[in-house]
Amino acid sequence: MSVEMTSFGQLGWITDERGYRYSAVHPRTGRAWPPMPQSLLDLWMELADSSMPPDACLVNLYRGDARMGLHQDRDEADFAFPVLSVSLGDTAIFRIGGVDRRSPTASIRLASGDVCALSGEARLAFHGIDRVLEGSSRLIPGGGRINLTLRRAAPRPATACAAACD
Ligand code: MD6
Ligand code: FE
Repeated sequence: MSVEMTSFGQLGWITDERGYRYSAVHPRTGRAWPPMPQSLLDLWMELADSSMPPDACLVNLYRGDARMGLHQDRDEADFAFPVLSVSLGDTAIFRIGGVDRRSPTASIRLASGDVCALSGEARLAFHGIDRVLEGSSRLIPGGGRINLTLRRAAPRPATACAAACD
């Protein structure tokens, strides 16, 4: 894989011989992920969902010619929660289409500081990173781009009422 990856929060996104999945621990160290930074929790509260915090933040580092193929983010339990991304460092060419892989796509530049939410109809849209414009920012030591994606991967907890009314 060309993109280097780690996570913050209760759940992280991992890949091993069993495939891709969310995990409460790092696959090599067996340790919990670092806590979600408060500034990201605040951003989620303001722009994504003020009723429930995110439980996962994927951190993707793009160096050199790293890119990410067209994909859907569909391993979360409840698609009513948006996925919120923050781009830092070099500008990326982000491609987004529809919920069908064959739908037409458009490309958008994501520059350092840009925040992008996939929500509502766009929550399951196919998207990816065609390329990163090397040297377009000096933010990241050694160059490159970091993308943070905040999500709620676990199901919405049952409410007291739902439990009482069963
Ligand atoms: C990236 N972003 O910007 C990859 N996913 O490097 C994503 O895959 C993404 O930007 C869900 C929502 C927003 C995103
Ligand atoms: Fe994605």
